[in-house]
Amino acid sequence: QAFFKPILQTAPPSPTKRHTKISVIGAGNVGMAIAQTILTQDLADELVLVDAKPDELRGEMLDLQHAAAFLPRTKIIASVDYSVTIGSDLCIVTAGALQISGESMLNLLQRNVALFSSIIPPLAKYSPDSILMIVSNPVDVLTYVAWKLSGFPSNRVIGSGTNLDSSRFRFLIADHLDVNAQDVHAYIVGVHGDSSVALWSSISVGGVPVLSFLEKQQIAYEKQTLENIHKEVIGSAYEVISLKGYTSWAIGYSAANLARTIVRDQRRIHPISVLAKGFYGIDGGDVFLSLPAQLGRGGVLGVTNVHLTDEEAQRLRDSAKTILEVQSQLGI
Ligand code: 6V0
Repeated sequence: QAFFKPILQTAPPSPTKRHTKISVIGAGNVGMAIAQTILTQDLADELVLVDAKPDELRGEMLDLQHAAAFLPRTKIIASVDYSVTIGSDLCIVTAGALQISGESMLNLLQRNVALFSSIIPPLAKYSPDSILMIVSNPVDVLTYVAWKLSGFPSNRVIGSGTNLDSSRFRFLIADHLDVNAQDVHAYIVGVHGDSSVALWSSISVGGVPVLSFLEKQQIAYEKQTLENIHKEVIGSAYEVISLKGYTSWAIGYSAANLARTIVRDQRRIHPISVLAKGFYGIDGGDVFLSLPAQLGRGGVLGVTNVHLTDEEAQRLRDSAKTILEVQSQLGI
């Protein structure tokens, strides 16, 4: 006897809704923060977790499954075997080797490249039409590595890039002006982390361009305050790591925010790591850097032609050069 008594009339077919499958590779602090944000925001019908440690992975899967009564219905599966990722619309990679004390950045990067050689090809094999989002650090170089290893067109490989730096920037400006961070528009572009570039002229609050407003109103010019805020943004990851050991919640929301734009085809503009060759005089090789890019179900749709000062554009080109030098040592 069936649990439900079937209705006699055939139910009308439900309007076709696309099945959305998101895979998160690396079920550590960052991967799990992303996974739980995806679940609470109802972004996927199927959520897959892959990690190299089977016991921890199963523990995380069960822990999330046990919250089913409080969440939108999502099938959650986990495995060390990449075949579970088959047919994913979006694959988010957070797996990364941790820096050993005294280890050089280049050495850490080489270990991460080796790790990516075992992660990216199976993802590309099982989900040849998916979008790859790289979160593991150093995110810009690893996005390039993922692009190379996947063989995907560049519009389907992105790095979470400075989406997080920009949200930290918006929070700090909002806090300073005592307004809602969602009303603050401000972009940080370039390399995620220490040498990111803040686009001062992009800052607006409720549609009011902040710098020209302050100048016109002859309010004491606050450029120094804004520069200090950018310094605070750069220091904020270090501060959180020194206090709690890792960062997780903000990157979880940041990556889920990108996932929403992609799977729901929102066509929003986010500062994310994209193939930057050809923009703002960046030439000399294939390099991924964050630029304000429009995203949709097909991946990157375009890069906005945001106004950069000569100094900002030069800083982007300098960052590109530094990244290219690092990439030339990777043998990819
Ligand atoms: P973590 O908690 O050590 O998690 C990493 C996970 O990766 C672990 O569970 C590992 O078992 C797993 N892993 C390792 N090798 C493999 C493999 N071959 N296949 C599958 N899984 C594997 O680190 P955490 O989650 O804190 O950070 C993950 C990465 O995100 C690091 O590279 C961070 O530097 C990076 N972050 C990037 C941010 C960004 O804005 N782009 C922000 C925060 C952290």
